[in-house]
Order: sequence, then C-alpha cells, then structure tokens
Amino acid sequence: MSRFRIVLNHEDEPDESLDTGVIDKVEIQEPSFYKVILLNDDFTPMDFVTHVLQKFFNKSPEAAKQVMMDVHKKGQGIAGVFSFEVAETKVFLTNNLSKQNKYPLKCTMEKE
Ligand code: TYC
Repeated sequence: MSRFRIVLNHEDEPDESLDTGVIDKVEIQEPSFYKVILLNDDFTPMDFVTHVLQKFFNKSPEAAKQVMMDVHKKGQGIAGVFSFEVAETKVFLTNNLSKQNKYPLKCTMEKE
C-alpha cells in the first residue's frame, strides 16, 4: 500500500477538459500504529510472560515484570506500539513461542 496519494488538479475544477495532468497536490498518509496487547490467563507462568516481554519487546527485566503484573491484575495490557508489519511479527513470535511451550498466553493487535 502506497503512503502517497497523487491528486490531479481537478479538485477545484471538475471539468476534465481543463485537466492539464499536472500534479498540484500530494497528500501524505501518515503511517498507522498498532498496539500489541497481551491477555491474562490462569496458566501461563509469570516468568514466561516476563521472558517474552524482554525477548520480543525489548523490555528491561524491571519493565517486563511491571507490564506482566499489570496484565495479571487488569486482564490485559500493552506490550508496545508499532507499525503494522512489526506488530504482526511480534504477535506471531509471541503466540508461536507460547504454543511451542503449550501455554495459553494470547497476544493480539489493535489499531491505535
Ligand atoms: N496470570 C498468570 C499467572 O498467575 C500470569 C500471566 C500474566 C499470564 C500475564 C498471562 O499475559 C499474562 N500465572
């Protein structure tokens, strides 16, 4: 998907016969950001969630523990905010590692 949309100069002048084909406006679409969300469950060990937050979300051990405890208490929490592709990759890596370890930890993403 292109981040740029080229608008030919018929915005003010809808008469196509007057369209010179000269580009007079370029609108830049700001990139979207996505929250990567961790969901609480009763079975995934706290240490595993803390490990995931350090490994895939570049959190310090202290920050990882803080986010994990927040998710544990509130039911869900934000692991980070990223571009679509980066968020998608982190969701995949987290869910994949959870499955490999047979833990029910779930990670999703949501547009900001
Ligand atoms: N609630 C889990 C426990 O008590 C820990 C946990 C925290 C699980 C965060 C998932 O996203 C999560 N072992």
